Amino acid sequence: MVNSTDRKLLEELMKKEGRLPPGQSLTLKFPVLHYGSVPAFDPETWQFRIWGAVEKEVNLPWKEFQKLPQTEVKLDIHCVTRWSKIDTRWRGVAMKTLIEEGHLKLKSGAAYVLQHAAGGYTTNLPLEITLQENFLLATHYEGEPLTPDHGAPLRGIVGNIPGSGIKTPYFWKGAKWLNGLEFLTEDQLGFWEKAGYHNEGDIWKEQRTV
Ligand SMILES: Nc1nc2c(c(=O)[nH]1)N[C@H]1C(S)=C(S)[C@@H](COP(=O)(O)O)O[C@H]1N2
Ligand SMILES: [Mo]
Repeated sequence: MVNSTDRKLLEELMKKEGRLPPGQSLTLKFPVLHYGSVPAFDPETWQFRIWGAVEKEVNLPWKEFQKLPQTEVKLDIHCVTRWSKIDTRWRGVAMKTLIEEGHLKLKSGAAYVLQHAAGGYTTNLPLEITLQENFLLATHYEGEPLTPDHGAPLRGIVGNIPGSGIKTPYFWKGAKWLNGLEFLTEDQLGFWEKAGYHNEGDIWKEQRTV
């Protein structure tokens, strides 16, 4: 059993190792946090749509999406509401894979990505960040398919790879129940970004709100 002493000790260690961004505290649980209700997933009708500043619009049914080569990544995730969870393991499809497999051909002006989720949630990121190792279109968490409340069947995730120095935004920049990517030539704010959250949301700079 893990108790509060373990949590505190690990939190101190993470601070010492420089893995805990300012204003964050460590959790050993996996909080469920979202706006609205959990949308239903029907594998027969589910489609992953890619549109906007792309050469060709894409519609990938769940059956096809599952055939894409998968990548694993271990991340520390940091929610803007101040909880952090370390060493979370994810599996899914990297944006680079969509390009390499020929599903995604960007127009030259494409510079931003808006993630669209079932239920209407959106969040925006620069294209550059979505091409980094710490961003993934995740289908699995800790070796198991995502649970409905954590975003099944697909979610965007972004977190910190300790020691990598790769730019890392807060965890809201990964949409649960992801079903679309809109590529944009100009930035467009997502759900929380429109509500006053910081557009970049850098965890180290504590960019929580505007
Ligand atoms: N579709 C959707 N995705 C979302 C959100 C949401 O409200 N709706 N909340 C974001 C926020 S603020 C966080 S911290 C994480 C929480 O993911 P979890 O519930 O798996 O911990 O999901 C992000 N993705
Ligand atoms: Mo969050």
